Amino acid sequence: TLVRCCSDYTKFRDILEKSKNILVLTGAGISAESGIPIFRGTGGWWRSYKAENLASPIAFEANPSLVWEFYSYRREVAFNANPNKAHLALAQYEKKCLTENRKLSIITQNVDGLHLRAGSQSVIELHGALRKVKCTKCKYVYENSDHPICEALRGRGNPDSIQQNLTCISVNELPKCTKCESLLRPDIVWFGEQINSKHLEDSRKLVEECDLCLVVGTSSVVYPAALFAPTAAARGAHVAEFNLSEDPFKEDFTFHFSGPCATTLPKALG
Ligand code: BJW
Ligand code: ZN
Repeated sequence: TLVRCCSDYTKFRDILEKSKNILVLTGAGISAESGIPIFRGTGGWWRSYKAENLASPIAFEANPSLVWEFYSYRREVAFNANPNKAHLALAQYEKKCLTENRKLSIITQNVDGLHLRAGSQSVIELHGALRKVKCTKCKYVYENSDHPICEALRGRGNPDSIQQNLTCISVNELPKCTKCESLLRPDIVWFGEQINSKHLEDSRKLVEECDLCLVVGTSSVVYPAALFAPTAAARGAHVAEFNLSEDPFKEDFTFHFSGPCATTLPKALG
């Protein structure tokens, strides 16, 4: 592929320092170096399932036990992970911006909570959060970071133990709402589900306002998030992509920095 995007860190820093409204869109790649597997590619499997086939309302309805095992495992991995140098560099740069009357906001597709734990303040968790649960009946949303979240899930969720597929946990032993005792689900936006409308509205505003957009560690295939950077670029905002991949997602992005973002992002923001 013909690469037109610039990968000059000095030029990037020049534009960065002049930008008043910085938007950062992040995906699974920013947490890869914290030990959290990405979705697409070989890491995106749990037992014999692709994550996409478990992260859906149809899968949950058919087998809530299996989907809760998957999320119990994902919660354990995320709760034990730590923010890496890429998360920390963004949190630090936001603080610098605040002292200079500039703004940096993050829209993350990640559900691991690592941006908040790194100290970032302006964060939209577009696809929800592993530490939150939502009642399937009364829709009450609240935080619960217990592991395991209920006794029946103790020792369950191991990605390698395919035998466990055979024994389902009954619905009355799965996590229950503290308000109405009905079945809980993870507060995650699954395929085919709507993004929280306030989150979507706030995100669109950030896309409209930004003068610089950083796209970090996302394959940009999941909508609506995949449209944010191209929309900003079409308005004339600079877009800088940070990805392991050598190839830019879009050639009208201004910058492309290939490599692991825990290295490239601190270098760009430092
Ligand atoms: C590194 C690195 C390192 C690695 N350093 N880089 C329009 C057109 C077509 C389809 C649709 C459309 N509108 C809606 C759809 C359907 C669907 C969709 O987009 N499908 C596509 C797959 C085609 N979208 C939806 O369903 C959305 N809902 C919606 O639009 O509602 C409206 C509606 C409702 C009903 C009917 C019609 C419309 C909701 C999408 C929610 C997605 N949620 C998931 C799963 C749950 C999360 C969970 O359980 O954890 O969220 S999908 C999954 O993908 C997850 C991620 O947040 C998301 C994005 O993935 P991401 O972050 O990009 O990860 P990867 O793995 O794909 O990429 C990692 C990247 O990092 C790679 O590029 C690597 O190179 C890189 N990398 N290591 C730097 N160290
Ligand atoms: Zn309830």
